[in-house]
Amino acid sequence: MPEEKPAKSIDQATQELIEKANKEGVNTAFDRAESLKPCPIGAAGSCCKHCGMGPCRVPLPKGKEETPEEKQKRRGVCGATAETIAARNFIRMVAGGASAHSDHGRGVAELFLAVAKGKAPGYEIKDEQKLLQLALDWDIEIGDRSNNEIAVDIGEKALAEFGKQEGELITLRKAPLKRQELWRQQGVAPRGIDREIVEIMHRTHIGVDQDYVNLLKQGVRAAIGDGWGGSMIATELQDILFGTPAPILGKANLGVLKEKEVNIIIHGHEPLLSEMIVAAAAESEMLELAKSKDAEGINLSGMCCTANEILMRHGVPIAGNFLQQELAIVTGAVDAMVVDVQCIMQSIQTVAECYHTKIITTAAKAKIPGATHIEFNEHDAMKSAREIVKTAIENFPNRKGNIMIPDHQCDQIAGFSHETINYLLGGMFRASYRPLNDNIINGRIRGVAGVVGCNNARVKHNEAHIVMVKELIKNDVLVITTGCNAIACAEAGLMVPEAASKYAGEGLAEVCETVGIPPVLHMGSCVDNSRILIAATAMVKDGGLGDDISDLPVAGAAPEWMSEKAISIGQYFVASGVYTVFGVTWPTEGSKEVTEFLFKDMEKLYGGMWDFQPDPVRAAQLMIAHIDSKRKALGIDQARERVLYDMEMRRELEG
Ligand code: SF4
Ligand code: MSK
Repeated sequence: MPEEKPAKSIDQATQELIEKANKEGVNTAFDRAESLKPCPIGAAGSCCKHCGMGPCRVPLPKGKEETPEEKQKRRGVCGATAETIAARNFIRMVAGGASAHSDHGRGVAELFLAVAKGKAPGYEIKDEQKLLQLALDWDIEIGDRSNNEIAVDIGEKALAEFGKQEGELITLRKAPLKRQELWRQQGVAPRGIDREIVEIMHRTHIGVDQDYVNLLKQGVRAAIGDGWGGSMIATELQDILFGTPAPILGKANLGVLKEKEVNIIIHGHEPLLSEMIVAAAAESEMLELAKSKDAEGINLSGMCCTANEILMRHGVPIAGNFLQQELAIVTGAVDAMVVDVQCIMQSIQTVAECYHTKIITTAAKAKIPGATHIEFNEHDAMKSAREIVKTAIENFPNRKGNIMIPDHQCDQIAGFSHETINYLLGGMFRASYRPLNDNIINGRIRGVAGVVGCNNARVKHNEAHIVMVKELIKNDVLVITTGCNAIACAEAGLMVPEAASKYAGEGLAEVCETVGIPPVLHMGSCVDNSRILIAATAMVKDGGLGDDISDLPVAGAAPEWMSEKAISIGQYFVASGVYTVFGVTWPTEGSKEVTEFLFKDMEKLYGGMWDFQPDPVRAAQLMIAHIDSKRKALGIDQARERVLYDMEMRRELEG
């Protein structure tokens, strides 16, 4: 009997489709991860290819302590040390991630301005309250000006933040005052979003910055420009344009596909076009066309962060997260996969060629050879949206018959924006985080963890996400989530209120049941990690938990990270004062000094630090230990002991 291979996912739908792909000879990321082993030198950050004299590989010697003489010689041709090389590689990852988020933010700002000027028909300002709030935050005159006049000023100001050369980002004002001051003292308050990214590229060029501490400092500056700048602008303006998310019921997993309907999956990160596709797919003309092709309707679903965006605002179901994108096509039932930017595997086109699926690229900056390109034009977005929906419908009759949609999907409640949490906890007229802070102070909730990030084909799909989150909520830690972790949690049934009594500790379950929320709160897409920063700031402002984010009993994690964006997110979490632990692999392992700096010295500078632990239970325990140390420093550790003691006593009495 051949030995049975271990499952590559904890998710049943995923397993069934991996099996189908294997049977049909379709190559996926799961196969490639097996045949293509990562280079250990590159993975440790010890390979430099920044000039034509390299690549230079400077790995740590294995199995023995290095002598100072040996260490002296461990350099690239240009003389760059292993520390310089590891730090340069690390901050280039920050630059890659920050630029992806920030370019997304810029795209939103451009559309926003076009809408304000009446040059983007079909779009409108949906959240007037947030528009006015942002105007107040940014010192923009309100008076008796129209929404559009105010929005023009906001759009222009937002766009200017990207190319600003001096001063500091206007959005830093959202941070606690003490944090802003600390950034100024450390010299890491970003001047302009683009400037800090460009400066990383300059400093990491051959022969420029050769001091790893100085290099890492610039990584902090650019990452703050992402989280508190580009990403925050994306989130704020998207909310004003498309509506601030509020709790909404949705579904998740590949079982959301429908055999008898035209299936369109929207995949990527930007909600600009997908908002229009949602509208176009509901038009009677399109439904008629679908019926004329013998389809019973049009079924939209999402993948990755575009999915999170349209779920949060329209309840559109989620088909899956990063590692499920090829498998969706393997169902044989996807008539079109529409992609914008980021986290789109080039191989979806190859997989699509084995079935009938049309891959439709929509961004001028993200094309795939072989795919159909229907470019998104913000000045006539509905036209592109209709063309896309029509293309999908016309492809429905081309299905090849080898269809298998796994019968697995879960309910989920999404839409926990900062504003929603505020209202839910404090009520419409007294919106506040007071009840959350009070429940942390009285110990029912031990602390809050932001668990975010990708899937990584090097580890079992979704396993680390779910094991970590379950361990946290079992220990009364409220989890807030975005990105592919959010999708994993939804697929595992953790995002319904009933999950509280099933998986959460008694204290957390009691709070969730009283408020009617799940123990894991879906805050959105990758750029919406900025919502986590705002929520943390709101906790600080509400009082009782210190006067900076670094005082809060909170922690962050990305247990299955893979993208450069995750590194940028981690770096701005740390720079904001949050203990942040990553799984899978650590990209500076080739330099003890650089790793030591990130894991220890950063705490002295910013109050937050990185950590690495691939075992998700241990990683969760590290987060809990950090949360407990913050509780102790705040003097609220006793309260929790009392709550637990009371529960114990209650159990005894009940017994
Ligand atoms: Fe090698 Fe230096 Fe060139 Fe990097 S920059 S490839 S370390 S010579
Ligand atoms: S989609 S960046 S795989 S979270 Fe935002 Fe998922 Fe990571 Fe992409």
